[in-house]
Amino acid sequence: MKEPFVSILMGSDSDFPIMESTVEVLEAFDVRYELRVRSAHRTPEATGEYVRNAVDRGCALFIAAAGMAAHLAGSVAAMTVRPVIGVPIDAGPLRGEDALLSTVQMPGGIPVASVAIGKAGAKNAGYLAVQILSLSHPDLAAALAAERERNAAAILERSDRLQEKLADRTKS
Ligand code: RP5
Repeated sequence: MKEPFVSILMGSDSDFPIMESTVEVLEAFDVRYELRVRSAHRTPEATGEYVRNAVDRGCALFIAAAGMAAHLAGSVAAMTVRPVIGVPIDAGPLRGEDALLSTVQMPGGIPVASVAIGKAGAKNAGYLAVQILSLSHPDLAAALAAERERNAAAILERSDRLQEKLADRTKS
C-alpha cells in the first residue's frame, strides 16, 4: 500500500514564510508531505498535471495557499475528490481579505475548507490535515489529544504564575 502524504501547494515561493507554519506542524506529527509552487493562473497546466499525479501516488489531501485573487484551492478542488484545505495569504493591498473571499466562497458541490488569513490559518491547515488523517491513524489522534493536554496545562500554569505576580504586587 502507498504511504499517504499531504500535498502543500503555494501560488508563489513568496508564500513560504507563512506556509512554513504548516510544514512545522506536519513535521511535529511526523506526517509525510511534499511542497510545490503551482499557480492557478501562472501555471494552470502544470497544476493540473501535478494534482492528478499526486492523487495517483497516494496524496490523501491537499493544502493550497495563495494570495490576491486566490483561485488555487478552488481549482485544485475542481480536479479531485480528495479534501482541499485553503489558506488565504495576505499578499496585497487588501491584506488577505481578497484571498479569503476567493478561497472560501466556493459554489456548492466543490468544497474548500478555508482557514484564517495568514500564519494562524497556515498553522491550523497543518492541524486540520493531521486531524483528517487521524480518522484512519489512531496514533495521530492520540498525539493530537496529548498535545492539547500539554497546551492546556501550559496555559493554566502561565495563569498561576501571573496570579502569583499580581499577588506579590499587592503585598509590596
Ligand atoms: C499569488 O499571488 C501568490 O500565491 C502570492 O500570494 C501572490 C503574489 O505572488 P508573487 O508576485 O509574490 O509571486 O498568486
